[in-house]
Amino acid sequence: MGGWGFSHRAALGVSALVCTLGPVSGVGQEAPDHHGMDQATHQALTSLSAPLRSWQPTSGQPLEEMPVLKSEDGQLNATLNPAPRLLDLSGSPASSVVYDENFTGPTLMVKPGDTLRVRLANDSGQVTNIHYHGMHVSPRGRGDNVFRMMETGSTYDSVIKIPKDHETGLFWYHAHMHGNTDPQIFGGMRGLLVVGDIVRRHLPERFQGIEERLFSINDVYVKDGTVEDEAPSPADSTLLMNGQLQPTWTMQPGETQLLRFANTGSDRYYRLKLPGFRFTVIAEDGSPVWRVEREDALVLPPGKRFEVLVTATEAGTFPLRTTRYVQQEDSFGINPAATLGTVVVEGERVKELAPLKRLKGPMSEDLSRVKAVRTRTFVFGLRAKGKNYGRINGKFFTVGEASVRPRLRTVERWVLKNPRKKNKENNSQHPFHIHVNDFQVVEVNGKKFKATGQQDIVTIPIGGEVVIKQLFEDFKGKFVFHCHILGHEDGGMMQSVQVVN
Ligand SMILES: [Cu+2]
Repeated sequence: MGGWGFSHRAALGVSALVCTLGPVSGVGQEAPDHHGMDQATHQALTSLSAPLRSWQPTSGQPLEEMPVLKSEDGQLNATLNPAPRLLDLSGSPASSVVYDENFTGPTLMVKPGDTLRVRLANDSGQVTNIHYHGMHVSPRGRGDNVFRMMETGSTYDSVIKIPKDHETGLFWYHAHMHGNTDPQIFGGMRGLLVVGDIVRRHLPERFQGIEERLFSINDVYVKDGTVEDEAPSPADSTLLMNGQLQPTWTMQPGETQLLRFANTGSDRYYRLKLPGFRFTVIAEDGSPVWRVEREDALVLPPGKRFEVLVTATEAGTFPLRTTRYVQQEDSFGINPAATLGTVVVEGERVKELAPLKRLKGPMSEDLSRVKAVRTRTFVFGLRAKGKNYGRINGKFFTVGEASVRPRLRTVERWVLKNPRKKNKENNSQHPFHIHVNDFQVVEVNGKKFKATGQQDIVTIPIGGEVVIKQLFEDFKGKFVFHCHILGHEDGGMMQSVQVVN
């Protein structure tokens, strides 16, 4: 993977400003209209962007990837420093609160069995924390614990012990501070996390050495040189891959590449198409598939990952598109079609590899025939806007005792419902996500579903329901499940789970 150095797209010489913010006040009670960001930080952002004219991104640049931090001898020690910075955002400056110097933070590359230590030096001017999305790791203490509150001006360590039998694939990390999750991720507090080597572990010999590309897909809305907390409407935001507007990459005729897509945005669905190509899915949500399927389109709710093989059959220029997609029944839920990037197929023809039939190596367990010890039902719903508009079983999220208490090493069956409402604006798809353990979809809208593997995000359709089975494996402790449209989550559409003995 062609990582690039910090110097290549470094911030525009303003990192020193981060240190001059002066004392900042913890949880930022002063400026509630900036989502918990304190006044000093907001001023810093504004002063960074003050001399800027309108944001004019350059399209069609060669695709770049984020800098890579790779584990050595079983350890990776990474430091993230969320702070207001001036970014080179696709060739034009814009200010935002980000982890390093880019709109997606560094890519962390670890192996099963490694220990990942992340030092978060918080200069963001806001309270934050960090979540290791999709990882099967402990939620307790300094682990993947989203109940921690990391105050600005302080430094916090996470210690993530990755089990030896952890799955190999694409994950990501991001801020998960309830109430601030949406604006912090929209602003860029996210990064990709790669576990192991999926090609080596799961693909046959002939695929060894194929080109791999990582894509962090999200949207942005820049006003007066500053990345805003949200876009006025889906049509107003600009879609980016790795912080670039419509980047280009190349393939040779006959060549197969592994494309690893992550939706690292806060609230928007994508439906990816690459006309002229088919997607051979090898992993969903970092979980290698039991059965290989070929798709013409991939639907990515916020948080979702797909890892796919594509083969270029002929020379030419092919746009990677996201098609029009309705995620909510009012005008704010209609995502217009757009081009995300371009594949240029050129050069000498190479010999095509025989199509992939199946993956090798250990896989997640098929839970379809495993008996569930109990069934729970969760109804997801939106009420009128305002604080606490997201509900699960009529309740909005509060920190405190978890009412859902599964027993360790048991399988439960959960029925996830999304009843249709009278108001169109309350009819939204809800991408369900749970921390720590993957689940298996067994039924969608009353019909049996033949899953290709386990996953960590599933869409509950409007007026529909999804039934999942999950094994609460290896880790006791408290964590959460929620809707991954992060405005819904911040609005309360989240609940705690406590796995007990
Ligand atoms: Cu939702």
